[in-house]
Amino acid sequence: MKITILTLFPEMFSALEASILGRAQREKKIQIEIVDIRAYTEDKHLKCDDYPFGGGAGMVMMAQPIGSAIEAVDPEHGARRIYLSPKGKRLDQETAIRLAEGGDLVLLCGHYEGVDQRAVDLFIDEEISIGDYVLTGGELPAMVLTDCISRYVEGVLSPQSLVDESFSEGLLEYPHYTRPVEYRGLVVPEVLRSGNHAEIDKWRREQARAITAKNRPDLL
Ligand code: 4GY
Repeated sequence: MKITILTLFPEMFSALEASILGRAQREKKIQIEIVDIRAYTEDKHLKCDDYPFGGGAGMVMMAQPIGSAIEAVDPEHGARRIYLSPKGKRLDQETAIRLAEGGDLVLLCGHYEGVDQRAVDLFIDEEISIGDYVLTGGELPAMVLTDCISRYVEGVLSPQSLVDESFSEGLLEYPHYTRPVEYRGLVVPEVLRSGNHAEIDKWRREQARAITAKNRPDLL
């Protein structure tokens, strides 16, 4: 799968070279291309934003550079084109899986006060929010969405990681421990060292239920 990210701040995306997504790219499981919207402006001073009609604070990203960039990277409209914004439908695991299975993606990152609505109306298929808070731009949300989707692309994670996740059945995760057995007086629960896998599964289910009841009763 190929994910093309359109942004005025391409330097922010070096984070995607690290860790699991970095390896997935080197192993050609996913392809991520960062495209500088500024390269597509027709303005002679390379301007990509302007004052809002109707007044108000801040600047609005112009439709022309965005439209030209999208048409350059996806001329046949073969990709699903997504705009990251707090006004979008909230991202959840089900949406991430659907997008991971749905072919190539183009992600548009807004900045300042947002983008000219005509760029959204003409060029965007779907508006997605990563949560009910406002950031300074869509770059971090585009990285969040890329990370979340990539986990469901074949070969990015070990198959067992996704099996364990689906066994958690919509509950929050049970606690994890590793060596040493004792750290600053706190001891790894005996059951996890017992080798009794039926008892371990039972303990983990109870713990998952308890933490979910405490932090996210809406999930029960
Ligand atoms: N939350 N989910 C989000 C965001 C910042 C103004 C458009 C979010 O997706 N994006 O907070 N984005 C805004 C800032 C321009 C993007």
